[in-house]
Amino acid sequence: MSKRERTFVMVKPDGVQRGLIGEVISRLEDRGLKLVGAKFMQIDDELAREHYAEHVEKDFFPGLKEFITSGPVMAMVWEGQDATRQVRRMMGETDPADSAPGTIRGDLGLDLGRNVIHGSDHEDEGANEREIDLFFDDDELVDYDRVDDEWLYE
Ligand code: DAT
Ligand code: MG
Repeated sequence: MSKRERTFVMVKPDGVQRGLIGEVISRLEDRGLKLVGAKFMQIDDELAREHYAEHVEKDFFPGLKEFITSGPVMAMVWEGQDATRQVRRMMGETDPADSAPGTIRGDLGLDLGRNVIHGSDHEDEGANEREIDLFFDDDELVDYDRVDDEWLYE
C-alpha cells in the first residue's frame, strides 16, 4: 500500500474565470481525496517566479508568468493514498490536446497555455512539500478524519 501524503493543487486563472473550481473540487472529492487546505488568492510576480523556478529561463516563461498572475487562483492541499501521482493521472498531460478524455485537462481544456489546473509533479522528489510550503503556513492546513475513511481504505 502506498503512503498517505499531501499534494499541492491549484485551479489556474482560466479555470476560475470559466467557473470550473467546483468541477475540479468535485472530481478530487469523488475520488476520495481529502481537502486539508484552501486559499483563494492572486499570485504576484515573485511567487510566480518561485513556484515556476524550474521554468524561469524558458522561452514560454514570460507568457506563463503573465497568465498565472492575471487573475485569482484557487490554491489547495489534498491528502490521500499516493495523492501526488493520482492527482497527476487525473489531470492528464501538460497539453490538454494530448490529454485523454476523462482527465481534467482532457475534458475541460484545449490549449497548452490554458490548461486549467496545476498539480505537484510526482516525478520531482519533494515538489509536493516545496509547493505546499510556498503557498501555505502550517497552521493553515487542517488535520481531521473524514467519516468515509474506513470505506475508502482497506
Ligand atoms: P505541468 O503543468 O503539467 O506540470 P510543466 O511543469 O512542464 O507542466 O509546465 C508548467 C506550465 O507551463 C504548464 O502547465 C503550461 C506551461 N507550459 C509548459 N510547457 C510549455 C510550452 N512549451 N509552451 C507554453 N507553455 C508551456
Ligand atoms: Mg510542472
